[in-house]
Amino acid sequence: MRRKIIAGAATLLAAVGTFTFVVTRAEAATQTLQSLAAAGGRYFGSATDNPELTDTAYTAILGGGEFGQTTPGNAMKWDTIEPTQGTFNYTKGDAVVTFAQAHNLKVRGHTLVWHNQLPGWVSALPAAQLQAALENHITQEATHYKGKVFAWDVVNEPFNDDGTFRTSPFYNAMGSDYIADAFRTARAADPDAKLYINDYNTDGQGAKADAMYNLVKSLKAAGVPIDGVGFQAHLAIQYGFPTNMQANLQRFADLGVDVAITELDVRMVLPRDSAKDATQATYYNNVVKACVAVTRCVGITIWDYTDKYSWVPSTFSGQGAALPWDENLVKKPTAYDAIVTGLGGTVQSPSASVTSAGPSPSKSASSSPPAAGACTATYKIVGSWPGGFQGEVSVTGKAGWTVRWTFANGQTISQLWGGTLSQSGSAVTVTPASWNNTPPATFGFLASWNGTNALPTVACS
Ligand code: G2I
Repeated sequence: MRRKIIAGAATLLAAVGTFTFVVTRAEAATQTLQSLAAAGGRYFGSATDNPELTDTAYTAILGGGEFGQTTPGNAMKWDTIEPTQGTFNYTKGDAVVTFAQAHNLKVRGHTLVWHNQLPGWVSALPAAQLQAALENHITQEATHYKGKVFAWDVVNEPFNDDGTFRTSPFYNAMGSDYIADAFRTARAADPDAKLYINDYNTDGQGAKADAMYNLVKSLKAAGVPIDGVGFQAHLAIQYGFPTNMQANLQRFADLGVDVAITELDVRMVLPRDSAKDATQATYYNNVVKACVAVTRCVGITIWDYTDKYSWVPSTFSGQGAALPWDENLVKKPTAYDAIVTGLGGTVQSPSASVTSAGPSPSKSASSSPPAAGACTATYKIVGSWPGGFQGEVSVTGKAGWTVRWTFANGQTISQLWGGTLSQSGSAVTVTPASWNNTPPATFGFLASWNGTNALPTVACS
């Protein structure tokens, strides 16, 4: 779908005494994560789950244009689809497909063969009956969703973290041959769907990624119909960013398969704070950039879009805040904007800026060297969340600058970098850190706000 980008800008010029103030605001009405991804031939999606589809505030965002793809978080798993042998229930999966079709979302099917969320009857089968059960499950489900999903996670999470094969009823009965068998069966049922293998902790290079690489290579060599590799990217800021992610994606692509980021989220140890948010934003940005840099990286899916419905807190006690929208369905400018810029977009809001230009040099002060020139300070809100915001001021024109403003709404700075702060009531004065004396210089700060966060009038001298 093509969306027209409409940009609007208003400029207000006002002369106040000897200072000139320039206020600029820019807004784009229809730039979305999906429109940005689509410009590069990719999709940007979010997982979803059936209980959430009754939350109208939630569905308004899920189907409102930000996303072009969805993955059912649970609705197409074995225990949901075939809870007793030979009895298939597609109600939940169909509900996700129906929503997706009504809102222009492509569907990734997830997942045909997985050791988890597997009904008890599968584990209880004699080994000799496992292959037939596996093939029947795949055939029935992939046939039902033929033409409705563009891709399948055929096999999910086949490896342990050390790169050995994970034991499962399938592995125990068939050895690693269950993987090739699953792909061949899926291809026969739905020749048009892209068939993926999907795992976590394979995002960066390491033993588990090497094991996946070797498996995909051998499957391709054996003519097994595998089209893609999914990298879940369940990341955590306390564990560091995956090693050489872009190069890792690229080496898989070089085997002749597509790659996709399939379940992205970036969790943190709670409580959330601005420093953790900033780190999280760099992770989101890095993942998106890694995908965008790899031609065969076809899309990115976040594992739901809002902390309200994240799987993280119930699995990792004390962790959460993993998604770009908070639990009130409010975009986190940090994470969201990091995705936007990673996709090659320009951050549209809530940034706004006020530029204050100091007095022009007096014509009579033309002696050599000229009197100190105009000092210019530009104040921007670069991120804002309930109760807090991050500001940035850039200074040009004068070494040894002093920047002053007065907050109109009770804002209080808690932390400032790149300068020395003195805030007395609403009056703020900032002078340069020793290394930041010479323009162009930038300093940043974190501050509280409530109700209104008006842009102040900034003076530089
Ligand atoms: O665990 C995160 C993901 C890892 N990769 C494969 C994905 O399929 C997996 O998704 C999650 C779902 O997001 C969760 O929603 O898989 C979990 C189970 O492994 C899902 O959690 C389960 C709960 O554990 C159950 O108690 C609950 O009944 O969701 C079920 C349905 O709400």
